[in-house]
Amino acid sequence: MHGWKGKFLRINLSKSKAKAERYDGVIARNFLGGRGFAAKILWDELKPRVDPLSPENKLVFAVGPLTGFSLPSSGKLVVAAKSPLTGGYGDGNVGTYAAIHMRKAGYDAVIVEGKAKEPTILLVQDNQIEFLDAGDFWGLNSFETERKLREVYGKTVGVLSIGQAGENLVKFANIVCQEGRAGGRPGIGAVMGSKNLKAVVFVGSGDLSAADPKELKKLSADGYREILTKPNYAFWKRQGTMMTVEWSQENSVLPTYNYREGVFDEADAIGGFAMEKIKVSQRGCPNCNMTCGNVVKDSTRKKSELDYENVVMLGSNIGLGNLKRIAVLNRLADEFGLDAISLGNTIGFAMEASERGLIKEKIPWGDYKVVKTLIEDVAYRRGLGDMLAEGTRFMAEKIGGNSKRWAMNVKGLEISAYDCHAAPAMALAFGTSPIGAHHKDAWVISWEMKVGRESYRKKKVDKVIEFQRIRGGIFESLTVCRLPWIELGFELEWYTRFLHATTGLEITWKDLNVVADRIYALIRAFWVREYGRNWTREMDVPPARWFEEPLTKGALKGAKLSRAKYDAMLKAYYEKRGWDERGIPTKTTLMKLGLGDVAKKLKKYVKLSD
Ligand code: PTT
Ligand code: SF4
Repeated sequence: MHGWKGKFLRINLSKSKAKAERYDGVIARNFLGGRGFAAKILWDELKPRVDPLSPENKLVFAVGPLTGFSLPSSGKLVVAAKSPLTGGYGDGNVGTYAAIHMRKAGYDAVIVEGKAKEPTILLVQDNQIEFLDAGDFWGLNSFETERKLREVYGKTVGVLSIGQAGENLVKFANIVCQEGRAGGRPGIGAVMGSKNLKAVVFVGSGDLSAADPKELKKLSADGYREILTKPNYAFWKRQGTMMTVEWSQENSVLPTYNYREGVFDEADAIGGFAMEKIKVSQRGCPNCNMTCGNVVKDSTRKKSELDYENVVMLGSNIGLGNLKRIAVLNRLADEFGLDAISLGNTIGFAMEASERGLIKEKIPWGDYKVVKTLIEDVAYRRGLGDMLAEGTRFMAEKIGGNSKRWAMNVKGLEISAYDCHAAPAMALAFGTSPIGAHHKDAWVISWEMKVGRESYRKKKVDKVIEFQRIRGGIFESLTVCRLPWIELGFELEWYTRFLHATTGLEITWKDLNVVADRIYALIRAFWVREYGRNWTREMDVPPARWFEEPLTKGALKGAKLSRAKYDAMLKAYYEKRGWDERGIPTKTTLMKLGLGDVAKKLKKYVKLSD
């Protein structure tokens, strides 16, 4: 097999055992890698309804057939598990040297099972696997952990670690690397913590075998060169994702005061141009010539790497308009290993609850000092922080008072940084994202602003599915960064050419779309198996706030979503996917996608439509 390594590494932490396993080439072709592999492994191997924080859950690190080759923006890795935050399938994507080293060590995926008796560091050095005592590391933040490990194993090895949030099982703890890359929003860091696994170090020295090395070399040189010619390249290097702040403000989609509004009075102070004034350097993921990590000096003169989502969720969404202070909060999130999106969401929710008198603590909007302490309390699960550590779905259940209507999550995962009072297609994208409300699968909002935001027409449903296929199905399974394509217009055809040179297979985009649909149906089956009779189409509907409370400020004052029209879009979405009126794939759809075995198992949990 070219391209793929054809091997998974299975780690049993309870027994300190490791085993390399060959897997079938059909799995590679049907699921590609990354998210596809993770979904397949978790569906096949997890007992239904396991406690996500128990040893029975499994943690998967997976990459795709392009990873490790010198190809543009291909240094990414998927981390996945059953999510403790949502109770469904959860994953995240992180740019890391671990991706490359894992492949050079010989593995397309690593499956971590069980629970170590004591805090442990897993060392994967080609085929030598060691379980190291992490006693001296437990309690350190993710930056300190990685620095210490690099001192021993070298500057260029791959390290994935958790901070205190993962250790303390915060339900939105993520996995951090390279002091500013992080992945696993739905609590994959907590799953790692529940297994007493503080860090994984990958050191790989093997070769990767490409079907056509000569062609690959040419494509690599041409691809990197092509990226440099793109008109937006220079501006991208200056601002990266931070340029989105000004765009969101102009379009009234900038989450402000717990998504009450789409504009923020101090937006200029937290935008891309403000960031440029405090920027000190730039960094990025391996194998990338777009390096979009903006490193700034924060108000304590420490370094912090800023991205759009983090700045907005820890800025306008909580009423804070000071970028240097936001940078401090952002660094804390990275050090503790807390997902910045869910963190900003839970803080915004707590601020609103405080304002309404639903909790006794005083947490004023934009109060930097209070927030800084609160973040620490979340990481250590102290006081009110302990409640925030469970996420907004839980918080709303706990404090009641109709707060569910403004608990900004879908399926338990907090919404990322786009307000949808006047963006129905983006609302549908959040509603139907396979891990809960994340923009990664179908970021249709920019397209939607161009074609007319007020419409709920079928072409919007088509666009959501088209983007979910490309981004959520294919980029997540090839584990390459989608930003060259979506931000600079690096054409999709490059990826089928890359695939041909690495695997030798003629795979068209039409074929890839089928793979994407298969992965989506499988992930949906996973959710339905977990929720059983509690699964309802309401789980694909965003929070009531966007339908019931119009914007009160900005050019779009008065705008809100129509629930009836959203429901019609959702119905059309299900029909196009071949899912029934509950949002469950029909037997015919599963069979068509080669998931007959899934249909057989799923019907034990719910009645399947034909
Ligand atoms: C991703 C989500 C995002 S998406 C951001 S900023 W973004 C936040 N980043 C966080 C962070 O940083 N620290 C932290 N403690 N929490 C964070 N939570 C948020 O997590 C990231 C880039 C970005 S920056 C984006 S859009 C793209 N995402 C990609 C993706 O998802 N898939 C893919 N194939 N390519 C992508 N390219 C871009 O990668 P999650 P990274 Mg991230 C610090 O993890 O769980 O997927 O959520 O990976 O290496 O940091 O690169 O405006
Ligand atoms: Fe990483 Fe940015 Fe490059 Fe994507 S564009 S691979 S997120 S540095």
